[in-house]
Amino acid sequence: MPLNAEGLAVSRILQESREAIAKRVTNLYFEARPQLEQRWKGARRKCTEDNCYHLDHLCAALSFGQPALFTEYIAWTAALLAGLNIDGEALAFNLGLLRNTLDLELEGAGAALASKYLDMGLRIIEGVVPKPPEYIDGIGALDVLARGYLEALLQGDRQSARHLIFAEVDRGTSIKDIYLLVFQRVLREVGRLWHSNRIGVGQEHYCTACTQFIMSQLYPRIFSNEKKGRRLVSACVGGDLHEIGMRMVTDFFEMEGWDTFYLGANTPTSGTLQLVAQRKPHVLAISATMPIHLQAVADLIAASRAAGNPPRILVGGAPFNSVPGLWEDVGADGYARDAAEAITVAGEWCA
Ligand code: B12
Repeated sequence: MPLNAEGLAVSRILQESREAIAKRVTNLYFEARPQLEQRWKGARRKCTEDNCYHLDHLCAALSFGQPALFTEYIAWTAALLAGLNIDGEALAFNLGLLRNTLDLELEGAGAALASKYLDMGLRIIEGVVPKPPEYIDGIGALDVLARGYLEALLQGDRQSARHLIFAEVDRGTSIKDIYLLVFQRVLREVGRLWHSNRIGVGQEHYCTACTQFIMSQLYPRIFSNEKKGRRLVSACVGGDLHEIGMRMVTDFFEMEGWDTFYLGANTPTSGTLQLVAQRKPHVLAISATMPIHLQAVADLIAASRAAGNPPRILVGGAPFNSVPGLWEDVGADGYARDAAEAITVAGEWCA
């Protein structure tokens, strides 16, 4: 029996009635604060969506016995609302209603466990919610480049952004440094600007699309001719649309002379298993960027082991970076913080 059997059981019950619970909490919210609906068209639908999202994160935290997955999400939500000039009280009130509703929905110890997680979330809002850190804060040469690159993208000037990168590569800076110190940091900074309501979704998409375009143009310089006879299959799990991190990791392996089979975003478990059976990789790399996709990671790992003769399984992505030991909870063989560390770990495995 898994150590976290109770959390898993509670999470399954909540997942089954997720929408009904979300609607119930929303109804309670609007009974108490009817004026909100008059002020804001679509408020009820949005509030139901938000409650589904709260429940999804609560379930992820319960499933893996990791409250930090929920408390970090609450801190993220509070910061997002602060950017929209909505103070933490509205979120706290909503979470209180969710806790009361779950008390009725769940019985006995299950309710106590859910309450414990929700209380931890509430304590986050009561305190000073930390602001997401700035990602480009140094004065080194690549900080200057990263700032210039970000500025060009925010001004809608893809040509200048591209020129800055190629000029730097021509000066001898490695593509690995460009990836980690420029693209990775700039994309995270773009996320921070979106999160704090300083740029819109359209601008965020534009910065991402340009970066993908420029990464593709660097490809002739990435693909190594010297092969090591090692194979990597890499994928983002079903539902996860964030693919650039996994792509960067894959490109690092390619630069190290591995043969790589990158399946991209939102890959169904069956598709990844098929490729693993076909290519017989030494390493299967799996990425998840949000807590709500962790169950899919665990399911893919379990299915890969059940299929027999599994490769070594390496995981990574934001939740693994913020919750120590989470990689073990999903059943992986190892974890790496970023693309550079990933090739070190796989190199040790295959030495
Ligand atoms: C671009 C982007 C998108 C794009 C993705 C497009 C694409 N083709 O990839 C789109 C627009 C689709 C998107 C959608 C959403 N996004 Co988004 N997105 C981002 C953004 C700005 C950049 C992501 C990125 O490429 N980062 C750069 C890469 C290089 O970093 P990385 O992913 O961490 O990868 C490195 C390591 O983590 C590690 N790693 C990663 N994978 C793996 C795997 C292995 C095996 C290993 C070893 C290592 C490893 O190595 C990588 C390279 O060094 C981030 C901001 C951020 N902080 O990252 C938000 C962000 C991830 N998104 C966020 C959100 C909320 C969403 C949406 C829910 C928004 C919405 N309301 O619709 C949706 C969810 C979509 C879904 N179902 O997945 C939040 C998540 C917050 C949270 N608490 O979980 C973030 C953090 C933004 C923010 N600051 O609030 N997003």
